[in-house]
Amino acid sequence: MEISHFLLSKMLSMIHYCLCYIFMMMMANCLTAGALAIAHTNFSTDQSALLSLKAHIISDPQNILTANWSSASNSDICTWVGVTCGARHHRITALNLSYMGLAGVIPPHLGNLSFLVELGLENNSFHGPLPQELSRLRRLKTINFGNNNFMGTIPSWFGSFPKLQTFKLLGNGFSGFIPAAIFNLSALEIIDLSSNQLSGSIPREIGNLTMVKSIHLDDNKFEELPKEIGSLGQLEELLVQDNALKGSAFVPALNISSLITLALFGNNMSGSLPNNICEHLPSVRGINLGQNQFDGLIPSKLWQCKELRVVSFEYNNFRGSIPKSLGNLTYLSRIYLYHNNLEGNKFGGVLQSFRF
Ligand SMILES: *[C@@H]1O[C@H](CO)[C@@H](O)[C@H](O)[C@H]1NC(C)=O
Ligand SMILES: *[C@@H]1O[C@H](CO)[C@@H](O)[C@H](O)[C@H]1NC(C)=O
Ligand SMILES: *[C@@H]1O[C@H](CO)[C@@H](O)[C@H](O)[C@H]1NC(C)=O
Ligand SMILES: *[C@@H]1O[C@H](CO)[C@@H](O)[C@H](O)[C@H]1NC(C)=O
Ligand SMILES: *[C@@H]1O[C@H](CO)[C@@H](O)[C@H](O)[C@H]1NC(C)=O
Ligand SMILES: *[C@@H]1O[C@H](CO)[C@@H](O)[C@H](O)[C@H]1NC(C)=O
Ligand SMILES: *[C@@H]1O[C@H](CO)[C@@H](O)[C@H](O)[C@H]1NC(C)=O
Ligand SMILES: *[C@@H]1O[C@H](CO)[C@@H](O)[C@H](O)[C@H]1NC(C)=O
Ligand SMILES: CC(=O)N[C@H]1CO[C@H](CO)[C@@H](O)[C@@H]1O
Repeated sequence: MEISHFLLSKMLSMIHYCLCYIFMMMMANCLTAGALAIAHTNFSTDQSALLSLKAHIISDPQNILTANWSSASNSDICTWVGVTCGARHHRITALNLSYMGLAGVIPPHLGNLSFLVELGLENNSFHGPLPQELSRLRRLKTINFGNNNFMGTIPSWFGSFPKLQTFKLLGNGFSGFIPAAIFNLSALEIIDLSSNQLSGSIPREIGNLTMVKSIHLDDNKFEELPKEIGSLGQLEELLVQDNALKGSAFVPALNISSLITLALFGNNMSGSLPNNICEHLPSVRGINLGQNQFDGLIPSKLWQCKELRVVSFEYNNFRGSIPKSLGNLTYLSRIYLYHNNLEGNKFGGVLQSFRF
């Protein structure tokens, strides 16, 4: 009885010891794993994102990344070509691989570069789907995917970058409608979607871009401009040339004192210009309405747009005479009026375009 009690207590203490040992080992394992996880986030998340991108490059004709982006674990990614790091935290803030002739797809790992402010891939041959993980890059101010081979519809998650100022998808094969969600970008200043296959109406939500200065939508298949653009208070450039725009209400709806350039050349817009157009566009320097179906008179008060340099009204249905008062526009250097129904006079007959 005594002995068995002694044995029992001995066994219990051994079990206790074992349990403690196991517990301590588990703790130690946990601590090591924890330390590794932290080190991983600090030092190699950005590196593995870049190496993943490198692994998805199928062509690097100038051997730029092949030679420079080393997979050695002690290689400092902040010295890699195209990479800029923040001074304090040593995380990647800019990735600019523009004009390198690269071909490949964008891996989802790029969405782990959580300190990224600028992502520039301009003029390469990137293609394939854009991974939604990119929408995790909450600090982005610049996205430039211009002149690549991306296709399909523009993903609506592009609307989820609260700080985005510059958004360029020009020169790709994007098609379909613009998702209204992208006009959720409340900090946006420059949007360039030119030279794609985009179509339909431009969503009226574009009127939410209260900070926007430049809208470039040239060379697409858009059919309608919403009048909401007409009151964007910071807008300086509106370029929607070579589309399929129709309708007569858009130009009269323009009331933007900041607007400098209006280019609607090569559409099918119609209607006449309001005589008081300059009251609503006091800063305008270039008005290009060539190759449309505009009609009516050339506004006799056009001379009130004091900053005008270039007027292109050729290939329309304007009629009547050319207001002589245009001659007192101090900066006017070019005016194109040929192929209209203007009365024959110095500018309207033989010579319908001239330079001062
Ligand atoms: C990569 O290129 C940068 C300059 O662009 C250079 O400073 C760095 O040493 C290069 N690294 C390697 C491993 O070639
Ligand atoms: C990105 O690189 C290209 C080519 O080197 C350069 O022209 C462009 O200015 C750079 N973009 C930015 C935002 O620095
Ligand atoms: C980075 O992103 C990829 C894909 O989105 C994911 O599988 C990976 O675990 C992420 N984390 C790190 C630390 O690389
Ligand atoms: C719109 O922007 C807000 C703030 O930046 C964000 O929380 C929200 O998810 C965005 N909505 C869409 C549809 O992208
Ligand atoms: C546009 O602004 C209106 C009014 O502020 C808001 O209700 C709507 O959600 C916004 N739309 C987008 C796409 O941001
Ligand atoms: C044009 O805009 C100004 C200020 O931006 C505003 O006061 C005025 O009422 C607007 N005019 C029209 C016709 O909408
Ligand atoms: C342009 O609009 C006119 C009507 O204003 C129409 O008759 C013509 O077919 C249209 N042309 C094109 C190319 O859409
Ligand atoms: C320009 O022409 C208009 C109309 O003839 C005239 O009322 C105006 O005073 C002229 N302005 C200047 C600065 O000569
Ligand atoms: C605008 C521009 O510089 N485009 C260039 C993009 O890259 C191709 C070669 O991949 C050049 O031919 C273009 O001139």
